[in-house]
Amino acid sequence: VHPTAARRPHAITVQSENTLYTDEHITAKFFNRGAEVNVTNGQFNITPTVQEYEFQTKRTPGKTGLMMIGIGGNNGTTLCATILANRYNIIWHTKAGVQQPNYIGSLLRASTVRIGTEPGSGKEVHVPVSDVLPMVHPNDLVLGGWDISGVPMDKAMERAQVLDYDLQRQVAPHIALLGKPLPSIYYPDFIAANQEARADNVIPGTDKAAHLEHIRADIRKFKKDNELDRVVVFWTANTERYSDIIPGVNDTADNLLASIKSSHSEVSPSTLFAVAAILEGEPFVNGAPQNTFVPGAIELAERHHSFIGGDDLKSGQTKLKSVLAEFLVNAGIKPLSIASYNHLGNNDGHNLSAERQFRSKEISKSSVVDDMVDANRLLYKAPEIGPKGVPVGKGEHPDHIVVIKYVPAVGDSKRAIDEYYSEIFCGGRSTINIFNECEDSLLATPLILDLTILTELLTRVQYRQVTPNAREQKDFAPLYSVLSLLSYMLKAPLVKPGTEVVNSLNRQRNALEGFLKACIGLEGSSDLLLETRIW
Ligand code: NAI
Ligand code: DG6
Repeated sequence: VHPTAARRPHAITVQSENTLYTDEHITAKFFNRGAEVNVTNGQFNITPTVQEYEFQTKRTPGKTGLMMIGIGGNNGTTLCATILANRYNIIWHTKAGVQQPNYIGSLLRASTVRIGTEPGSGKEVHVPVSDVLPMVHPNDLVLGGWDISGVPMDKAMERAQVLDYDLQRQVAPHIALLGKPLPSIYYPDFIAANQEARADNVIPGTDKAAHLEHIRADIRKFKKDNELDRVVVFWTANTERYSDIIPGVNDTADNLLASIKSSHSEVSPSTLFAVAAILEGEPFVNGAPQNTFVPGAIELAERHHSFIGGDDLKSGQTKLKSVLAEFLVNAGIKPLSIASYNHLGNNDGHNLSAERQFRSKEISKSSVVDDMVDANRLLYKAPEIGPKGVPVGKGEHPDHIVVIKYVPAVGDSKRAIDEYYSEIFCGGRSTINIFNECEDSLLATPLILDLTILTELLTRVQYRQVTPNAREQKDFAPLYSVLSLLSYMLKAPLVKPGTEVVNSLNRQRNALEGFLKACIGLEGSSDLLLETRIW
């Protein structure tokens, strides 16, 4: 029995000539306001701009599947077990008392958005983010996926040692029904050698084109067997090493497809999975740091109008860093160095103890302060301009180091230590130290859910530019393939090539809130609160 929790009908209706509801769609007008800045001889000439758009959102989320690559790992098993606990309302005993299942840590299901004010009192009204537009409920996701380890899901949950014993005991009969993960693609060169003992569930052979077809067939079968409208394919498998970007191999869509045909050694398992999802027209999200989305994969997604998002779940240390670094720089304080250490003892930590896999993680953890530093050239010197008018280097930057160590004894409970050493007023110094301890997989799981649910939603949103001349009206089109609106949950957000990465957590959240509101015809949150500032 699959008890679908009682669902509230969609709770929000916007009464405005800009928002139109039909049984099938919500269509809303949106005015994209900006400012064009021309700089001449140090003078900033600014022209406000406005462009009208319409967003159209399909109202009914389809039946959605989540296929995880690495389903038998800590994140995969924790996600399956906690969805089942929520779905069947399993309560369990801990040494602190009785625990209910919940979705704490999910931006969509456990946080709210300010939607307006009450007439008269002016009191602010907040609603759950998941109420702004119709979204899939996590309890309703159909779960499946691949793992190179063939341990059945109940035993894999036990192996992960994340959840309390009493919860594991009660969830076991449910999670056991998921059986054994589907066999997966294993190319030993991409993950740490210490993972080899796990790899007992692999698709045979070395023919990459055959592997691609195998994965495509798995996605189609899962979709058909479960009568799904949408399958989100999600990489939560081991961190791979970076793939070399080689002209003629993975730099264009055609070259990448040809390299798969010739089983080129530089095509990674994660890129093969991404290509499979893209060709099946299903979205693919990369929850790990490696460069799965080589230029050829991005071009392929564009060509097929498929959706992709990544990279690397932003769970704890990096999330805090993106807030703290922005706070310091926006307060006019100059971080001179940021030193981040963490140690953990789960299988992720074991894999990351290998140099090349650590390097992938180091890159994704290091980029997070770049845009904040670039935005403040009062504190940090801009790069020198070379003889051809091109900037040389990146300009002044705080020292930033990232260290990860594998300490088996602490298991999934990650310890993260950060020192922020900054210059303050007139030569003073400030040191902030942070120590955080938490179960890594319990931070990551809600992010996987949010990414999956948002991705499904974004596949239902279309847009069109409104031109002054109605006869030139364009048809509604899907959003751009790279879903940068997912950035809030990702350490190294993938963005449209040629556009800037935004790492500020606040800006990422504002973008998401602003977009969800735009789809129902509301303006993004303004903190001007004019009515509180005037008579
Ligand atoms: P894990 O090591 O427990 O699980 C990974 C699973 O992937 C393992 O079961 C392994 O057998 C499987 N695997 C490896 N290569 C595979 C392949 N080619 N195909 C299918 N399965 C494969 O790791 P965990 O803790 O679940 O993390 C998963 C990923 O998420 C890692 O890359 C990690 O760096 C990333 N991540 C985790 C965060 C967290 O807070 N837990 C946060 C950010 C990223
Ligand atoms: C060691 O850093 C393990 C990693 O997989 C992290 O737990 C993960 O990348 C989360 O990192 P952060 O910086 O978002 O807490």
